[in-house]
Amino acid sequence: MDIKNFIDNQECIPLSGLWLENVNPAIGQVYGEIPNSGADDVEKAYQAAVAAFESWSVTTVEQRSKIMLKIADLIDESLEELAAAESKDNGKPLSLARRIDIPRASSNFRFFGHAITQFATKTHETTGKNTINYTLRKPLGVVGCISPWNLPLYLFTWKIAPALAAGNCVVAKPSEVTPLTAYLLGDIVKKAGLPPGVLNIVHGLGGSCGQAIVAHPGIKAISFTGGTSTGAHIAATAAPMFKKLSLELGGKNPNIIFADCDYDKMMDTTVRSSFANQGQICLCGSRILVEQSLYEKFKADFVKRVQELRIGPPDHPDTQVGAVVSAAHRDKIETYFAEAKNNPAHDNASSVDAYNILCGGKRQVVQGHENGFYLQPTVIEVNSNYCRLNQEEIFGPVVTLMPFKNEAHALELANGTQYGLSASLWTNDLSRTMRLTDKLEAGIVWVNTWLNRDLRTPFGGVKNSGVGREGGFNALEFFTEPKNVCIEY
Ligand code: TXE
Repeated sequence: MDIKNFIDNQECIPLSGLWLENVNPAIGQVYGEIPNSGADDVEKAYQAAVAAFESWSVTTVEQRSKIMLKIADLIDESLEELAAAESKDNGKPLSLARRIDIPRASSNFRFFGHAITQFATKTHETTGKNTINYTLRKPLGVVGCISPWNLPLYLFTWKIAPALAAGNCVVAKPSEVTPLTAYLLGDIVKKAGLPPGVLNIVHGLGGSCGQAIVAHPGIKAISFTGGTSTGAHIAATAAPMFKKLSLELGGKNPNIIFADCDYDKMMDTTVRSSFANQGQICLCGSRILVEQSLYEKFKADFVKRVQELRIGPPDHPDTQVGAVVSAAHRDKIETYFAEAKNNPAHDNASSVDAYNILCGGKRQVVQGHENGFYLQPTVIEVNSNYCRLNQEEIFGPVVTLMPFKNEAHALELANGTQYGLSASLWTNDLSRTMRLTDKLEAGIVWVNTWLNRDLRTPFGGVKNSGVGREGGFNALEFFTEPKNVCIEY
């Protein structure tokens, strides 16, 4: 299946005539090609976008809202096709794509289709001085949206929807690893009546196609989700050009469990927050910290639950753990297995890098899918928060486990990384909840829940987890420029 670029509401091939292979991770086989687009393709997309901007930017919010709500309805109508495509491209269970990924893509358009009709600015009356100030919020123009492979359509639309709602035109690039649902979105927006050039989708590598978007002098803002190192590179390119930047980057999120928690609900949720989407969610709780008094019981119960998880082909209804997204990513995750195996805790108990693999740590052979990229869900006990596996984002079906002595120790461990995206806290003690949620270094803190999302809330991280906030009016503010007008009368 050959995927094409979507420019000016037309499918088109890369001007270079160069293509990239697209692999199905469940079977480890190439199933199609995607454009290996370059700066000339990005320029073509930009020209279509800038030509469309004059009319799109002066549509009424009701006109924009109507088209966005139609896109949401068409995504809902294409649920099965889009879910199958997402699962095929990413390796995630089909059931997960059907239940989470695609419905959320539809919600993104529906949410911002409504939000834009409620988005307003302030006026400031200066009494006694016959002066009134009012603030306009204008669309930026042509903006760039670049998204990753873990939640392909979910995160692609999370950026595109507010950008369009705010009156911008978009040059968007999905990950080259999971391009299929972005390709299918082109036909959907066209059917919904989005005018030509308003949304342009170019496929290709980050270093060439993505870089061309970031470096394009006419593209006014970049909304990016992906790795921290890539985010730093994008910032280095865009900052001297004074572009607006929204960077949603990596995480190494603590999951803090106190003995007074609701144990069964915590256990069910912790299995999910550890291994959903094969652990390839930036919000996964990859560092599990358990109060000493509960530690041994939790360890035994959790390992048992993890060993019961069903690894299998993504399209099997019972599959809970599918394939990781690529051979390269599988190999990267396996370097952490090797690190743990090469530094067993019993040999050097006192050293920082000492590990005890409690379960997993190996590839899983799936009958009939022997060439697929399957890894066993893995739990590794660590004796220091400052070991490599607790400091680096592994982004796979791997969690670490260690006890904490008390609240102060839990906070020190939780905040002890370069990241600050999210944190989970399990306790029924209200005062403790207020103390810890105040001190945790994270953009999002979940208490007695996980991935419980209200799209109106600010979404993003601190420290090396990024800059800026997506979601709700935060996203519409990012994709608009305020202008203050002061009138004396
Ligand atoms: O991200 P990349 P990848 C983390 C996770 C993962 C790591 C790499 O640790 O292992 O990032 O994953 C485009 N200029 N997260 O490879 O490389 C690229 O083509 C412009 C966390 O997916 O950052 C893709 O479309 N664009 C994250 C997108 O950036 C560039 C989710 C992401 O690619 C570019 C995914 C460049 N120079 C990975 N280089 C989260 N926070 O959810 C690459 N790209």
